[in-house]
Amino acid sequence: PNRVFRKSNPKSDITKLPKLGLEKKNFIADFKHYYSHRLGRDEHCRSPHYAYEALSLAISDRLVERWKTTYNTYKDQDCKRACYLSMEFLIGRSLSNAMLNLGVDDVVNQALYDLGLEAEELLDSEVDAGLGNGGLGRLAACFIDSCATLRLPVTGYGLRYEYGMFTQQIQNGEQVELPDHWLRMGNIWEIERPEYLARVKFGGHTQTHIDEKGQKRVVWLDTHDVLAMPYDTPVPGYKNGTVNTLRLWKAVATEEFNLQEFNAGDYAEAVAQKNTAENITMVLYPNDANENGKALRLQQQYLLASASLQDVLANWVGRHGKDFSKFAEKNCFQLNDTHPSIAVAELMRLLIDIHGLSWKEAWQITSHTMAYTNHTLLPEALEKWSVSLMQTLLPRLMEIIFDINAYFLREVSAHWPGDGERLARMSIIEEGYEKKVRMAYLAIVGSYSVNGVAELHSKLLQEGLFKDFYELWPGKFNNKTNGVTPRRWLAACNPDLAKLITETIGDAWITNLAELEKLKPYADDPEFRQKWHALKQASKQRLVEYKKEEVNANINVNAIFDVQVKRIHEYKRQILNVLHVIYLYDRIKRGDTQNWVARCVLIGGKAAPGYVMAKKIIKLINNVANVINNDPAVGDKLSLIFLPNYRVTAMEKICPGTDLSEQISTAGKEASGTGNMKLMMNGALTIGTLDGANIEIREEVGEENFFLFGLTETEVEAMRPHYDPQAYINQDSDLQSVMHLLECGHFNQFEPGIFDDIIASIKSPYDPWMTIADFRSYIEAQKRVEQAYRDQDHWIKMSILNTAASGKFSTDRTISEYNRDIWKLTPVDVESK
Ligand code: GPQ
Repeated sequence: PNRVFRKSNPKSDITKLPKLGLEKKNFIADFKHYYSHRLGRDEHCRSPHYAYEALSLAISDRLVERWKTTYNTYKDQDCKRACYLSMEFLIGRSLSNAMLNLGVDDVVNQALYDLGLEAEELLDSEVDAGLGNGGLGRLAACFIDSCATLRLPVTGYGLRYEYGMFTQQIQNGEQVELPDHWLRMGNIWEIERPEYLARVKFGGHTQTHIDEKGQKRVVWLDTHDVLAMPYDTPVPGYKNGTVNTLRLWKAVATEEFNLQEFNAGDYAEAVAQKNTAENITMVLYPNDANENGKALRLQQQYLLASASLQDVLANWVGRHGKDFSKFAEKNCFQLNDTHPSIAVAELMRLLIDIHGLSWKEAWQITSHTMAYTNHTLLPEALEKWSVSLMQTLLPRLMEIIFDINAYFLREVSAHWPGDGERLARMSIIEEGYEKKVRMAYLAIVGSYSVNGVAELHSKLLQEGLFKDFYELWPGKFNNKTNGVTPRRWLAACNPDLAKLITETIGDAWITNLAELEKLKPYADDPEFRQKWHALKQASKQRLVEYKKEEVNANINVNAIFDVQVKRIHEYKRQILNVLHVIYLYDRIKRGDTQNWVARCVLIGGKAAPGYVMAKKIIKLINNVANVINNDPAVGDKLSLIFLPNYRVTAMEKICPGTDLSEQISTAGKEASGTGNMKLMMNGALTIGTLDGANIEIREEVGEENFFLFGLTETEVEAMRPHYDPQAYINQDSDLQSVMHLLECGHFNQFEPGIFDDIIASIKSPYDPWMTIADFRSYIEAQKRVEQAYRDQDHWIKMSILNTAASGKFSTDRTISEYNRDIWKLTPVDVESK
């Protein structure tokens, strides 16, 4: 196509504009320009939102410059690229992160001060981009931050949901879900890119014919097409000039939608049909680690996979034409769980049906570009799509999956001749009343790398869930222990602590978190300890203030701030936490309060709207809180607070003020956990089971600085067949008192029976989470917590040592390992260009 700007005209060279300044005066000028000329506001405006927008536009301008340079540098160097395919990117807010990574946070804060604006109020008017459920989505967001900081050419591909994770309200102690229309006030961080529109097919049928060269070809006909519109968001690296791209797809109707109806004169009906197409990216499914099998969800997954792969292939063809011989050398795709794993079949389809490659060539490319990360062992989260649904919605993809399976089973038979059982076990197609596609198996078969997200989890994948596959291809399997980005989760969310750390050991920790170990000797320095303590107390005070409106409890900042924030799920055992709170309450009521250590237990998290038991757990927490917080005998010895609407921004406020981090899942069930890392980094001590990354946290910080309890994964599985919770209750009078308070309706006096299922579930010998088995050990560990907290000086020392030992849990380390072992990209210097 013709250029818009003639190259010969020097005036048209818009790439050579002077760079936008990073000085205070430039921000002030730009702010005023945007505020008054673009947004049309003046000093009478009552909403801080427009000041937020004006500042964001000024910041965004500076990102866009670097963004284009990054894009062109990657293009010029023709470097190998990776794509991170994820149904979720839980970004949270962008402004303060952009300021930090551009290195202009101090300058901008001064500019805001000069303008007479309250920085905090302005930043607080940004809504969270809540395009994810929990850990998996937030991990994706941390990953793209680290990729940009490590100068790696990685693009995030996801979906631009119109409605993100619901807003949680608590009414009468129960969760009420409100829609999260996060785009209502606009989104200044995204740029729509209609020039890269992709077309995605659904439905229809296939037809086979022989082409002019005598080759068998399949065409997919009579489809109902949907367009995928890309929206790009800049992803700045930390002070390095790199700005990568997060590309999110929105489903839009095709222009020629329902031509027939249109021509028959039913214009309104035809236009109304647009909704069917545009519904695809309307809402994020609010299920965490649980599949729900809805057709619309499969459409979302396919839209993501197809649009993203077409995007990459179009780019390739634009440069290299139809020569795909080097495609696998220059591209790879990391699948964030099985959600985008239909990409395996879609890449085959695009290469064979659209670009004319043979099956063999296409498979060579696919199986050398796809890599799969598993995030859970829970069977209820393993995605299986019914064959009949796939045949209806994606008939061509279903054919390809059958073919992939046929070739794969041939390989299995060759490896284990005559082992029919193994063949059935390993087949991508699950036989039975309703045939199903096992998406995890499709991902494993189609990938050159399969990884878990913490050492224990990866080991259990190899020994359990994916054992057969591990035996067949041991070299494919590897571990990549999760992390979190230290920019958002320490530098930005805890600026005072970050400042103290930088004053003490320099600022290299921000991009090399292992440097934090230099704090270790300062744990023995009384002056440093005193500063550390003062900051922690100030953060606790701030946390109380932040929650003041919502919470009416007696909070003592000298109490242990004991925090469990994460999705509500039985395996995460919020119930065990509540049992401990009831135990403490019972002790207060019995007058057993000698040497009492005050405690403030904070629990936050959302329940999937369809997860009845999780919703009951929220109600239980709120009811217990109500009784305890209103009992004058309790006073400020104990409080229990449910933090409504837990989300990224809430965690940023919670992290700095946490003393104790609750990581109490049944061993073997939490794949990794990442909240555990954020809290450790901010100086919290962990009480936890030997599960997920807790094991590695304990290894790093030393067992003397970690409160361990509970059965190990091996013990859990050994006990499971003869688990007898009643026997534990019979032996333990504290547990008897706790169960009695629950069972006699003490916490539900006017709501008889509402907790019966919770009680029955933990008393059942079939309780998969074996909560009662860990009760005594948990109580004893909590006593060790109190004992440690009584010696404040020692506690602070342990707090410092936790931060000092958290270096491993940076996503910079995680991403370096992904790159070293899986992607093999060369870092690209952008700034020097
Ligand atoms: N995780 Cl499968 C989610 O947040 N959602 C999911 O659907 C699945 C896993 C979590 C997992 O439970 C945590 O243990 C991990 O730390 C996290 O993924 C990131 O790997």
